[in-house]
Amino acid sequence: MGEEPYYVTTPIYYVNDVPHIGHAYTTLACDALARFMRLDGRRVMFLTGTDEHGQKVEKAADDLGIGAQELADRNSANFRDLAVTMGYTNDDFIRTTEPRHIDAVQHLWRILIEREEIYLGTYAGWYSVRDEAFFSESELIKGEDGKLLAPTGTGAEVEWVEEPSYFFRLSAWQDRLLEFYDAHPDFIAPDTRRNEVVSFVSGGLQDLSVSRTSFQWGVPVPDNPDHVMYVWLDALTNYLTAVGYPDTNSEAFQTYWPADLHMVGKDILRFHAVYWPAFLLAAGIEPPKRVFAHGWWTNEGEKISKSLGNVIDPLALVEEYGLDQVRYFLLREVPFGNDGDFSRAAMVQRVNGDLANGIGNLAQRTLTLIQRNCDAQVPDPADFTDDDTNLRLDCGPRLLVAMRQEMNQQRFHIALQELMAAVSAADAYITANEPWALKKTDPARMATVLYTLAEAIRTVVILAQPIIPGAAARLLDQLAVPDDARTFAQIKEESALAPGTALPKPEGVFPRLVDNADA
Ligand code: ME8
Repeated sequence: MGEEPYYVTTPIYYVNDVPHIGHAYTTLACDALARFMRLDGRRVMFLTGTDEHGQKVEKAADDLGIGAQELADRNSANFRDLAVTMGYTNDDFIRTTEPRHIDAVQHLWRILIEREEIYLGTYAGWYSVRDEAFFSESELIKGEDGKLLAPTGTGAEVEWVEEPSYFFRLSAWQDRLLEFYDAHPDFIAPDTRRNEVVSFVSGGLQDLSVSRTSFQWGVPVPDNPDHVMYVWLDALTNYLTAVGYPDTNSEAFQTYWPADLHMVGKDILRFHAVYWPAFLLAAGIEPPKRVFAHGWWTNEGEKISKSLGNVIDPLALVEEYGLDQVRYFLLREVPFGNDGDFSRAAMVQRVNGDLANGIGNLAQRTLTLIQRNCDAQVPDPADFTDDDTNLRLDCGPRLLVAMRQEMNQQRFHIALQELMAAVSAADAYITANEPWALKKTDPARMATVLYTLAEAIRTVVILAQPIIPGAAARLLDQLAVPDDARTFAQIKEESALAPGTALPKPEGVFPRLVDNADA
């Protein structure tokens, strides 16, 4: 196959918790990218899954009085259900308790031992179970009651850990990591995050504890099963497992590694941008091409947390507002990379403004005029003016180029601004050309104007598919666009609507939302 590959991953989510809007958001961003790249002719591997080992999961299972595997089975299923509800098109769903993954991690471990990148010692220091992370004393912050907390903003208490442990020689990788960041300026995005990582690494690195002996729920260390592997070494390796590691000659590995993009939240950037490339370089494996750390959602201005009882359930949102509406809102509302606040008022305003009054209204107006005035068929255009041609270019090939550029940089909000600018241009074109007034005076011109609009809508909607797949499919049905003519390769003159094609009766696809708080 000649298609350029594209490998995109989400974090694998801990199974101690049920999925909420934050998890849905990260995977949604990856889904939009995966769909975009497929429609753009690329061969895509889109991976998500669950992170099932570690002390946090073991504790959560103990609290419930069930086995860790049982908890993992139960909650991993919730994440798979979420994928169905949200319309994700992941090609694989990995679980770290699967044999294929345990093989991969143990293989990687053996290589790191052979290369003397891992040695046996004793760990004595602070650990945050909530973050599954070690911290040096100088990084800790004091809570209100004097308790020592992790510096992650999660309010997680740390505990003192003293136990035999294997260590990864992270301290030896400082200079090589800095050289790597230098040579790969796109490796960490956005830029502010890149600067944070560079300054963290420049401050010096300590060797990293990569095994634990005080609990059992993890991948056993080969040849020393008193130790289980540190959950982050285990978890990060999932990105390799899913493409066939340790078989580096497999077709999947050869095609997809190094990954094009690891999408993560800003909370776990250090693991992905410092530890992960160090592990890989140490094992002689090429690091991924890019790690993007997006921002944090709050709920009506408050931190989202179980204890505050304000966790936003994505299933409930989809039920209330509709799937395309939720997908669109999440990716359009907040500049991707920044923190964002979820508010119902913003949701209603955004959906009504851009979808109901924007794309929806444009399509409904145009299709209704065609239905009434053109015998419910794609109109037969006469000569095109420069304005006609320009509108079709702005809603088609030029929009594709602009959106491709933005999606390649994970600037979803700008890609969608471009899309809406094209919709506005089409609205302005209707107002300027008044097709409804042409029926009596110049029916040939009316047909040309309506044809131009139908074509503009066809290409805009093809480009909207990655974000609002359901509504886009219904709109393309209403334009009688065949299922096999909906890719970006069809955004060209040769694939334009055929005059005379019968069109079904138009139906609105975006009902106006009412803000229940106002009602
Ligand atoms: O960290 N806003 O898993 P996790 C935005 N298992 N995104 C949010 C969010 C919020 N309020 N809350 C969570 C782990 N997220 C590890 C990952 S990867 C090898 C192992 C998203 O279940 C965001 O992507 O705690 C964040 O990085 C991730 O969920 C953390 O999920």
